[in-house]
Amino acid sequence: MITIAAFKWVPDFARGFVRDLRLRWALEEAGIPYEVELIDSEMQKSETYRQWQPFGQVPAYRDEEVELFESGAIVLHIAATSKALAPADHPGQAQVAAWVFAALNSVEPRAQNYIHLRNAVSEDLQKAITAKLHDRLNALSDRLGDEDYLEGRFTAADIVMTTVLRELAAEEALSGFPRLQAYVDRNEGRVAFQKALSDQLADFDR
Ligand SMILES: N[C@@H](CCC(=O)N[C@@H](CS)C(=O)NCC(=O)O)C(=O)O
Repeated sequence: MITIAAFKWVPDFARGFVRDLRLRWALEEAGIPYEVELIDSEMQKSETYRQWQPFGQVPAYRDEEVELFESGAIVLHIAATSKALAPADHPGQAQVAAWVFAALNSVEPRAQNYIHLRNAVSEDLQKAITAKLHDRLNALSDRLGDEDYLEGRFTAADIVMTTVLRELAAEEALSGFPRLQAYVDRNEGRVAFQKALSDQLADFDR
């Protein structure tokens, strides 16, 4: 049985956005059952948990074969076992991996700077942070064009990119990017996403 680690509690604003959502969504898309180990702040700091997740973050993942951390690596690991998440051929899988890295390395840092820093820095810096973000979003929007998905069909890359972008959507920062907003709406409309989201929220309610 697959086990994922998620937080037992987070503040209200973070509910529905914690990164274990990526794993839950991927596993739902793939139809793979899993259980959740809910960790508290004591556990997060413990030596035992740091052996599993060196930075004390969530998510972490284990199955019969591997213990993993980093949501992108975990989603790719799950995708390698399911045609629902990636093409069967190596070139197709390599493209999916490229987009997962793009989401996490080229888009997410600028999105997170915008979300966390824009109200805490000078006006000049705010402008620079917004311009850097818009530069990435324009490029992504141009590349997506009129396609529904990054790679012509839904893949694990759309899970990771959508979870990066929906944090911006929640801040109304996608209003100038109708294609990206539509992309987020389309992917959030998937049955597997809705199930993953409601399961994460239900764990917090408990
Ligand atoms: N690069 C990591 C980031 C994980 C991450 O930022 N997790 C947050 C929750 S969404 C966390 O655990 N924050 C608490 C902390 O960093 O101490 C991944 O994608 O798995």
